[in-house]
Amino acid sequence: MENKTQKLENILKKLNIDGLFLTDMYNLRYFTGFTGTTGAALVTKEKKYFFSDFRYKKQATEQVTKMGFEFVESRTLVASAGEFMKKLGLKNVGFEDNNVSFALYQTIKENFSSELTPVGNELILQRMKKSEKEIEIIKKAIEISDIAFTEVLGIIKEGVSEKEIAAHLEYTQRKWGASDRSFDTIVASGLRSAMPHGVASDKKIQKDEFITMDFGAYYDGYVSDITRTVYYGQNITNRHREVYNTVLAGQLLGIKTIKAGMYTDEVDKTVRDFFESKNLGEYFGHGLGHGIGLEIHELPYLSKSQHLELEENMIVTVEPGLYFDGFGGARIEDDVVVTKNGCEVLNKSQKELIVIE
Ligand SMILES: [Mn+2]
Repeated sequence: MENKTQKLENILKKLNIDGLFLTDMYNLRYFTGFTGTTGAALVTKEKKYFFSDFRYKKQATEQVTKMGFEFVESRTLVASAGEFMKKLGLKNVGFEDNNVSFALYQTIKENFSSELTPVGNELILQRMKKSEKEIEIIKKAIEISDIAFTEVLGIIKEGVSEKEIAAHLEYTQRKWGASDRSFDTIVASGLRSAMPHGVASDKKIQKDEFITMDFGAYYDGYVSDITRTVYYGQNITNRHREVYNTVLAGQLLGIKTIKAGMYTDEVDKTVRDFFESKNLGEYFGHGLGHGIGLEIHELPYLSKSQHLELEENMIVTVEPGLYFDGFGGARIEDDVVVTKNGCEVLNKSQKELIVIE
């Protein structure tokens, strides 16, 4: 708790503001402990308030008190926060410009007499380095996804639809304790595997094609994110093996490159250069990876457009892929935790090509 209080105080200081107004559910969960969906928080150096309605009174009081917040029951959260700001004489209050809708912004403008400062990435930057407890929870989410991958291999055969495969992955994750899937399950087979984000369709699995499965679990508020590509059929071509093994080599190179002190764009570039050296750069059209935590995509991004230093206990995905229109594609994704001298790969699922005959 002290740690998070300190993080909030650092933001107040850095932005030279005397209050912070939070409404984003992930930031609320992280900084106030509240796991519901309707709430708002006002943070000052002296006191911290959490606003929610009567439905959440008992739950919220228990959760936010532990984090040093006082529960205030209200049905008009923004108006109530505005009254507190006035009472406390706050001059300049930060708000979550990345997460506030235009409608909410207008309500804020109407109800706050303080000046408004956009906080930009300041809050989410504080969520990048995971605590030991967060790492344990994410490891559990990943373990659940690994089990689902192993189990789904048993149902893959001709005539099974991508949606059935997705349903099996999602059901297995729930069976093993996940509260939900962490994003729309991607199952892309055959020519569809050339689509990096091919959400599961009615297409049925046919002989001799790649099947890319990209999925994850929500567990205790945190996510996992894994991708595996398998081959179904007996007549695998050299080109399929080559594409797969090149993606795998790129993925292993990415993992080898990651360590505390490296920059996000450097890691992306190392893998991108590798594919370019094989004249395949144009087929790797997305970033190498992204942070995971309370959200499925969060800072830091391993991409050429982000220059952030990796630090110990950040958790990022490493997920290169190669996609060829009219042929298909492959992607392999693990979640890794950054360490002082490297990184620890958290997924245990096999990465050498699995051929299901
Ligand atoms: Mn991902």
